[in-house]
Amino acid sequence: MTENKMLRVPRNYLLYLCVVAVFGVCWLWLSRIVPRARVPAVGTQNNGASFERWEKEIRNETLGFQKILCINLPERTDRFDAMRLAATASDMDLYFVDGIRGEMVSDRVLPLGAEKVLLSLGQRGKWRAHMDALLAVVQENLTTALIVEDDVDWDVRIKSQLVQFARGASVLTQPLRGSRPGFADPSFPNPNTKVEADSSQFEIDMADAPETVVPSDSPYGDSWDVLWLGHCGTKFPEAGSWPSTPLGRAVFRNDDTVPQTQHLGAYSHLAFEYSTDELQQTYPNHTRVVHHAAGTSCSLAYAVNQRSARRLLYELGLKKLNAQFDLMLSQYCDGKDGRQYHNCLTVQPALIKSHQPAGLKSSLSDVSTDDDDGMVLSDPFTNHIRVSTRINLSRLLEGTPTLVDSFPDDEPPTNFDT
Ligand SMILES: *[C@@H]1O[C@H](CO)[C@@H](O)[C@H](O)[C@H]1NC(C)=O
Ligand SMILES: *[C@@H]1O[C@H](CO)[C@@H](O)[C@H](O)[C@H]1NC(C)=O
Ligand SMILES: *[C@@H]1O[C@H](CO)[C@@H](O)[C@H](O)[C@H]1NC(C)=O
Ligand SMILES: CC(=O)N[C@H]1CO[C@H](CO)[C@@H](O)[C@@H]1O
Repeated sequence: MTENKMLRVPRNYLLYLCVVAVFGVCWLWLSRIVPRARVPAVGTQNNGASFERWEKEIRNETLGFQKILCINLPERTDRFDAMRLAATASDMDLYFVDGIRGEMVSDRVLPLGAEKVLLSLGQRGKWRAHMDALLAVVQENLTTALIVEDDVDWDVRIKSQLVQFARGASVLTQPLRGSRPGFADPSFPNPNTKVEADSSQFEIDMADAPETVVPSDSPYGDSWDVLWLGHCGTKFPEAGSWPSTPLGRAVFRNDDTVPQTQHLGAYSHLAFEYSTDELQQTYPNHTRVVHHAAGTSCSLAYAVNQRSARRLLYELGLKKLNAQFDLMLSQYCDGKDGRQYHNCLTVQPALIKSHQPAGLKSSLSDVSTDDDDGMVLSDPFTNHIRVSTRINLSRLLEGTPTLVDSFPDDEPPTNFDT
């Protein structure tokens, strides 16, 4: 009897141990898998850095950059005043950099190649002004800066749009968290791994995005060179034409700050504006996509960091001048025309666009003046920006609660050409 009992106890005990061990393993496994799948990317802890902290900084007066530099020709006091007020209305802090008239830029200071490029006076001035802005970033040793031109506009909700942009940028360029190695975009950082057969693997639906490591250097990620937030148009890269550019797209659906597709056209009086056809045809209404820049035009607003400011100053200021400034910036991003590829992120529709005040059309630009003279624009206009800061400026300054949506849902496209 006693012998039996003594034999049976350890056997039960072993069984009990087995059951506990199996439960334990299951529990460990579940606790590793389940939270990783369910916890949203926003707000997770990582090495003391959290996305909440970054989100707070994106909403600060300099939009999560160390400074915002605004290029303004001193004689364009109209634009200086308007930008100053619009920034105040958005609780933003601008630091002005003097623009340069083309006449002031002599042939002697232009880099190699300039003799073959016919830059207009306006384009010469623009080139020098952007070089000066980049120089300021280098001289002041700024970690990051957003450089904007002085005729731009943005939605009154720009800060939450930038929080969204930062999430997209992180998903595209920050490593995945947990034990899964690599990146959410299989073509980043090495686009040689592009698998052309199945393009869906480059689409990341941000409603169900994997968790990525919270950036440590900037709210927008640790590996970007340029964030091209304001442009006249950009393309979704494809493997054939953009061999160095990763294909990932961070897709935000149901973003009601995006105008419906019937409003996303390009307007004939906007010389450099190009169409968003691909966005319109590929995605449903109210979709915004963060992706790698490809063939981007107009340098309305772009962020740089210390490293990229130095490289840009060297590349476009000293080494070679072979086009107008924004096209060279695009070459720098795309790795084309003898320049190396760099990691540039952008967004469609753009978050910052050029604003056209009511009045003489020739006041629109310092760059092209030829055919606009004498034409009057009766209403102020900013393409693709729904609740425009510039258009609603006096309401914002008066504190009027209702603001005007320039592109209401379910309405036919506004005809701004008349
Ligand atoms: C805003 O946040 C950025 C990024 O952390 C920081 O560099 C900058 O100094 C902040 N700006 C202000 C005005 O606090
Ligand atoms: C520039 O800033 C970085 C970090 O922000 C710092 O480590 C470096 O010493 C600074 N360089 C100079 C010359 O001040
Ligand atoms: C977007 O909404 C408008 C107006 O309701 C509609 O005419 C259009 O077909 C929609 N576009 C898409 C891509 O669903
Ligand atoms: C489009 C539009 O109507 N915008 C308005 C924004 O607010 C100002 C000031 O009240 C109006 O003059 C604009 O018409």
